[in-house]
Amino acid sequence: MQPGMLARNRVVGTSAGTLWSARRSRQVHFSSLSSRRFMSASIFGVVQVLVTLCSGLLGEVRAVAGMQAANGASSTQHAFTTCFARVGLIMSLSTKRVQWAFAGLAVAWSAGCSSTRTADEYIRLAGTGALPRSYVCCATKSAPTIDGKLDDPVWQSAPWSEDFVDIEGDKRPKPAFRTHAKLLWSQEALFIAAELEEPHIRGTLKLRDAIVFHDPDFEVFIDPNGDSRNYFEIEVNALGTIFDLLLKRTYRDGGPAIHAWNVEGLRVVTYVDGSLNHPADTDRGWSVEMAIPWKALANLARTPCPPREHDVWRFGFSRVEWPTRVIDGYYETPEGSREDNWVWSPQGVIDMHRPERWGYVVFVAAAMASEPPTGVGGDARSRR
Ligand SMILES: [Ca+2]
Ligand SMILES: [Ca+2]
Ligand SMILES: [Ca+2]
Repeated sequence: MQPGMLARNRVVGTSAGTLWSARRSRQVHFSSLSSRRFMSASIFGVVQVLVTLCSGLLGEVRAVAGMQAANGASSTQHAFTTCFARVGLIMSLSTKRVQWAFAGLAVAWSAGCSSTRTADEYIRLAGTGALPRSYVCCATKSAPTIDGKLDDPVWQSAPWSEDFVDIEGDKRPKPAFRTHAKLLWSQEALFIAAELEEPHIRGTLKLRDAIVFHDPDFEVFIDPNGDSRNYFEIEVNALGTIFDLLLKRTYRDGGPAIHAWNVEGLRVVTYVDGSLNHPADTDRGWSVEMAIPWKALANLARTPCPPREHDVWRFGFSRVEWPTRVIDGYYETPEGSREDNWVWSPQGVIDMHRPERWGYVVFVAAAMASEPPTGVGGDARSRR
C-alpha cells in the first residue's frame, strides 16, 4: 500500500482522535509524498506553461493579424515578455488549488491583455496604412456594360479605392504607376473595375488558365466567409486572358490550387488606352471591367451569396508589374528580374495568399444617391 493511500484511509474516521491521528500520519509521510507532489506539480506546471504560452501567443497573433511587419516586431517582443512573466509567476506557486486559480487568471489575462492592446494598437495604427483597408460596395440597379471602358454612369457613382501600394507596405517605395479599383453589386453579379496606369502596355499569354501573372496583370482575390478556405483568384492581363482558380486552402496549408475551376459566366473585358506591345510610343494605361455572377460562387461561399445587407467579405486586389526592356522592337522581361506587387491592402509580406490580411468589403443594399435611373447605363458608350 502506498503511504498516501494509508494516510487517506486513516482520514475515514469519525472521532476527533482518529482525524488527529490521520493528520499526524500525513505529516509523518510528507517527505514520501513530497516527491510525488513535486512530480505532479511539475507536470501540472509544464501544462500550465504550455497553455499560458499558447494562449498568450495566440492572442498576440490575433492582435497583429493584418498588421505590418514593423509593428509585428514590437508585438512579438511584447508576447514573449508577458508570456515569460506569467510562466515565472505560475512556477513560483506551490499548491494545486492556487495554481489552478492562477492558470485561469493567466489565460484570462492573456485574452484581456491582448484585446486591450489590440484596441490601442488599432487606434494608433488607424490611418497609417497598417490595417487592412475597407471598401463600401454599393448596390446598383443597372449593370455596367462590360466592355473594358469605365465610362458607364453607374461607375461614376462608385468611389475609387485607395491607390495601390507595395505589397509589403510602407517599408517599400510607392509604386511607380497608379492603380485603383472600384466595386458595385446587384442581385445577379459583382462588378469590378480597375485602372492601371502604364506607359508600356504589354502581354503575351492568350490561353485560359495560363499562368497569367507571368505577364503584367491585375488580380482579384475573394474569400466570402473570411475563413481562408475555399477562396477564389482571378488574374487578367492586358489582352483579357483569364486565369481563374479555386484555393481549397492557402499554399502554406497545402492548397490545393484548382486551376481547372472556372467562374461560370464570368465576363472580363480589358481596354487599352494606348497601344499593346508597341514600344515606339508611350501609353496611358489599361482598364479592366468584370462581372462575376453570384451563382458561380454560391456553392463554395459558405455564406449567403449574393450577400445580405452589411455582410462583410474579404477581398484582395493586386497588380503584378514586371521590369520591362525593349530588344529589337519587342518588350521583354530581363532574365532573373523580380516582379513588383502593388496591392490595395498591404499584406506586410510578399504573399497574397494570406486572406487574413486582405481588405474588408461591406455590401450595402442602398444604391449611391447619384446613381441615374435604371436603363441609362447602357447608353453611356454611344455618348463617348
Ligand atoms: Ca463599361
Ligand atoms: Ca472561405
Ligand atoms: Ca480556371
